[in-house]
Amino acid sequence: MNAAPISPAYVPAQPEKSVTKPGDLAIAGAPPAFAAPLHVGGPNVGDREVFLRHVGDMFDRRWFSNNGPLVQQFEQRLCEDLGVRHCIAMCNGTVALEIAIRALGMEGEVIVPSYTFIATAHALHWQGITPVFADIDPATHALDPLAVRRMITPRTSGIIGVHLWGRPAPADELQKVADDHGLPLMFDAAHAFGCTYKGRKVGSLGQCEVFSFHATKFFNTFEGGAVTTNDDELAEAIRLMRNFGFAGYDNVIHPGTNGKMVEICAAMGLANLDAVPEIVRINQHNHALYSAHLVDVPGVSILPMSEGEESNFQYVVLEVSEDAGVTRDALVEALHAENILARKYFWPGCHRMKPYREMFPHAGLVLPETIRVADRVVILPTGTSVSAEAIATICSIIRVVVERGA
Ligand code: T4K
Repeated sequence: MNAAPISPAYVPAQPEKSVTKPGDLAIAGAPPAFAAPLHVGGPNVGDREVFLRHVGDMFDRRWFSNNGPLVQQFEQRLCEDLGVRHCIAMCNGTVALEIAIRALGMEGEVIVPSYTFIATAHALHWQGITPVFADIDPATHALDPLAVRRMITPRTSGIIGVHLWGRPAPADELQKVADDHGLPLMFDAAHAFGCTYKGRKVGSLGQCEVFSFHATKFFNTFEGGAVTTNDDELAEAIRLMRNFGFAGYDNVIHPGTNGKMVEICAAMGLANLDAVPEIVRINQHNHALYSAHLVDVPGVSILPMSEGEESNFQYVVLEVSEDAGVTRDALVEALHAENILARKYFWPGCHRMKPYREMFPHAGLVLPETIRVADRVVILPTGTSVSAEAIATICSIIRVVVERGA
C-alpha cells in the first residue's frame, strides 16, 4: 500500500481553552473546550481526487452495482493486502456477518462474546439462531477460550470470535476449542482491518472473517463490509448468497439476499486504501499521546495494543478503575459537557440489551468480567479529526475531573 495524502480540505478540531483546575471545566459553568462536537469516529477521508476520478469513470460506464469493475478491483486489492484467496465485498458488515453465518451452516446456538457491538449478536438472532454469550479476558477484552469451552452444549453449531478494538482475539486457542468439538469458527473482524495475528494479517483466520467499512471505521467505504476466506467452496456459496443466489441470467441455484457493495462505495474504498498507512500512523501517534499524557493519572489507563502485532490503533480505550476518584459515568458526563462525545462502547453488553435480557435474564451470572469491563471503558476521540492540542486538552480535562473526584 502506498501512502497518499489525507483529504486536504480537512482541518482537525482545535480546543478553545486550556484546563488546569476544576473551575475551568464546563460542568463547573465554563464554556466547553470544543465549539463543535468532537466525535470518537469522525470519518477519515483519503485523496478526494482519486475518489472523484473513480466516480467520473463510473458515470461514464453507467454501471453502478452488481459486481461492477470498481468492486472487483477493490476485492482484488484487499486479497493482495490481506494475503487471502477470496474477498467478497458487501453492503455493510452486519449483512456480511449474516451471510457468513448462513454459509457456514450455523443454526441452533452459536457462542459469541456479549462484549461487542450489538450487530454480532443481532446477525445471529435475525436468522433464528440463539446467541450464547461467553465471558471475556479482562486483560484483552477478547473471548476467553476456557469460557467458550464451558458454554458448549449439544445445540452449539459454531463460535464467533471478535477482534475487538484492533487487537486480535486468541485465534489459535479458539481454533483448538472449535476443532475439539467439530465446530466452525469465524471472526467478526469489524475492528481489525490491517491488524496482524502472530505476524499474519487478519483476514484468513478461522473459516472466514468479516470486516466492516462503516463511515466510523478508520478505513471506510461510506457503508460497507466484506467476507474474506481461503475456502473456495465457502467463497462460492457466499458470492451466490450475496446476489440472490443467481448463477447467471434467470438461473437461481442457491437461497440468497441482496448484500452487494455498490460502485460508489468501492470508489471510496479504493481512494481510502491508499491513505491507510498514513491514517494508521496518525492513529498510532494519537494513541501514544493519550498514553503519555495519562500515564501518571491514578485510576485510569489506556488499553495497550497487542505487543509484537501490527494494529490500526482505531480505538483509544480508556479504563476507569473502581478505585479511581470518579465513576466512569461521571467522567463521560464531564467530557460530553466539553463537547467531547466519548462513548461507553459496548456498555451494557449485549446480554443486558432488551431482546437478550428478556431471553437470558440470568446470563450475567456467567459474565462477571464482561460486566466489569463494560462498566469501566470509555472510548476517546481519535483519527484524522483530532489534533495533538485536542488530545492534550482532553487529557487535562480527564486529569482535573479524576483529581476533583478524588
Ligand atoms: N461488529 C462490530 C464489532 C462492530 O463494531 C460493528 C459496527 C459491526 C459488527 C457492524 O458493522 P456495520 O454493519 O456497521 O458495517 C457505530 C457504527 O455505526 C458501527 O458501524 C460500529 N460498529 C459501531 C462501533 O459504531 P454507533 O451507534 O455508535 O453510531 P453513531 O451514529 O453514534 O456514530 C458513532 C460516532 O461517529 C459518533 O461519535 C458520530 C460519528 N459520526 C458518525 C457518522 C455515521 C461521524 O462523525 N460521521 C458519520 O458519518 O455505531
